[in-house]
Amino acid sequence: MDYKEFSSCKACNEIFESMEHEKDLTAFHRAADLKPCPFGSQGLCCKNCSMGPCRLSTKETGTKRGVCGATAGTIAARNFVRMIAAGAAAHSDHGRDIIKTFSMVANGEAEGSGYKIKDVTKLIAVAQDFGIETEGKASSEIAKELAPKLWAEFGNQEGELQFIKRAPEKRQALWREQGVSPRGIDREVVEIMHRTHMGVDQDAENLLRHGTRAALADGWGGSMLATEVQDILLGTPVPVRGKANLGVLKEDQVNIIVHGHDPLLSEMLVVAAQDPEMIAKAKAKGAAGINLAGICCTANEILLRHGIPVAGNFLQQELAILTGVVDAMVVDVQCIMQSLGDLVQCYHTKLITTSEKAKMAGATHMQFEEHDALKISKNIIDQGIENFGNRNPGKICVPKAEMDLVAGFSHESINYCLGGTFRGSYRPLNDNIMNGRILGVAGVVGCNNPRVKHDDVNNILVKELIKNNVLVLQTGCCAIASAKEGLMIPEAAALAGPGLAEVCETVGLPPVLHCGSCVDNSRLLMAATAMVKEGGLGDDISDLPLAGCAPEWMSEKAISIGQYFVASGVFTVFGVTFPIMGSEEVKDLLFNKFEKITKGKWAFEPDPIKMAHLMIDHIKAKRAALGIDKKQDRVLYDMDMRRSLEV
Ligand code: BF8
Repeated sequence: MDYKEFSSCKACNEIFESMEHEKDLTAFHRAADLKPCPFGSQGLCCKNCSMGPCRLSTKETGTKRGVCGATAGTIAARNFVRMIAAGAAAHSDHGRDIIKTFSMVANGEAEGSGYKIKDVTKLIAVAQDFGIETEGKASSEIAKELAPKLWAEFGNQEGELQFIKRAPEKRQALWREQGVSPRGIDREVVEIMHRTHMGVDQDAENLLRHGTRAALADGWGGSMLATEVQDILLGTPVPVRGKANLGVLKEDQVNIIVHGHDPLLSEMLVVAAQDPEMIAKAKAKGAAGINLAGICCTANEILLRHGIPVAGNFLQQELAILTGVVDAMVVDVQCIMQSLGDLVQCYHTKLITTSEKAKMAGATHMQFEEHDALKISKNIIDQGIENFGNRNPGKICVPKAEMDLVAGFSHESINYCLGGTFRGSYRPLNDNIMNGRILGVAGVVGCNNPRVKHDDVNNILVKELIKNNVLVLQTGCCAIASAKEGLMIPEAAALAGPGLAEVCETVGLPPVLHCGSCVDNSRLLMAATAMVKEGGLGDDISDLPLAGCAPEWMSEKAISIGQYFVASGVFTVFGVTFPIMGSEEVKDLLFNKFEKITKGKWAFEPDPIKMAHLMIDHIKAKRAALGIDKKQDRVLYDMDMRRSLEV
């Protein structure tokens, strides 16, 4: 396969051009060699017991049932909800680790760790969500009361998660009526594993309903807890400038890359990398300084809070090592390719694992302990400094491509930026949707996948959306793709339709907003809820001119996100492939019947232009239902008309 088909990213192509002699080092090359399993990719392989694995066929003459009698619908639905369980577990276990550190701070055990409560406003808001009286109390007292209540969200056996009450009232009522309002996060995930065990739940709709409940426990539970408590401890993001792509790596500096998802360690690495003592050590080794950069969602976390440069998204983790100038790559959990362990045998890069939950061959393990975070961070930076002199000059290839960006759009900062001069509010956004300058809003999220041209699907899709006046909110690796393409600078308004461009130019925002990491998809739920609560666009998320998609998804977390978007009333399109396509029954449930249950539904469309127009058509249909589809001429009011106004 021609490497030009691998990626539309300029930096990636610079690397591919230089590596003619080392062809098989990356996921791009392995994907070209390894065809996906035709049964598994359609959801038709069941390996939940040892009578199989049973592989069903979509062909007329093929096997139609597993050994136990399981149908394609049962098998595809079971596989799908197991993906939700894994995704919800990953996001939520990340949230659990953040709450562990919050509890340490709340209980006064964080002395010397570097962590403290940074956003008191958010602490108070979350405490009030949990029914804590905050009036007249010190933040330490509030935190101490809040910590056990946050823990309890995981093990709650009955009753709902507290953040459910943040959703529009109509949505809460619908979840209760449908029996999908989530209880404890752990309970919902465990129940999926039980139901999908051999011989338990065999009804595809019943399985998917429970998958919905677990996905909601992720979006409005584990992920939202992770985001909110991270904001309390590390600060709520506000707009910040940054840079993205492999060109951010510096040949004359010690380059340290953080990769993964948990921002607790990376936050302290930011502090350690700026320590004058550490910089002096780097200079003593001949480097001009210390350059910290990120990959994947950890990158998004430190970009949003500190403007730390992003070296790349998921498919660039191997390419970063191939530059030959990464002195240490520090990883924690999720989306870390096992190939890194082999790759660093051919390059000088020191690979450092830091989580008890994620160890790998070829890496050095340096266990991260929250109470000693700064000290461990300095030790890690030391490893990079020591390794600076070990580079192989013959293997250095640092691409030039990098791009400016603006990031940091938490739902609170969107409120502030779009607000009037005197008071933050979603009113101007709603008004501009109602007057038609902005057609609607799209959430474009998720991963990269070497089964499609890297970044390309995202970039074509996002450009088509903004051209049609759709404001785009992004998270995860797709956000990084758009940043690299120059879509996250205010000048990108030139690519937007005239209405969206006018709004962007007026408020100085890019047409594509970077809202954070994958757990921060909870910010998109809150932004949608704020639009409903502002008024004028219906009384539920499902009424909004809004659509979601994951054009280049690959991880189980993406499936959980998609399901909680759908369960929150959002029309959600996935690209690449969709893991239930072998079952007509499950296709009908997810693409049609679920609209009756949650007023949101799935769609699958790999072509980016078609994907954009599925979303645009949905947004237009919602506008028509709201009665805001007709162009409203601007009317200049005279005095009589003003007097007749009812206020
Ligand atoms: O959680 S977007 S490839 S890095 S899974 Fe992974 Fe996908 Fe990137 Fe972040 Ni999300």
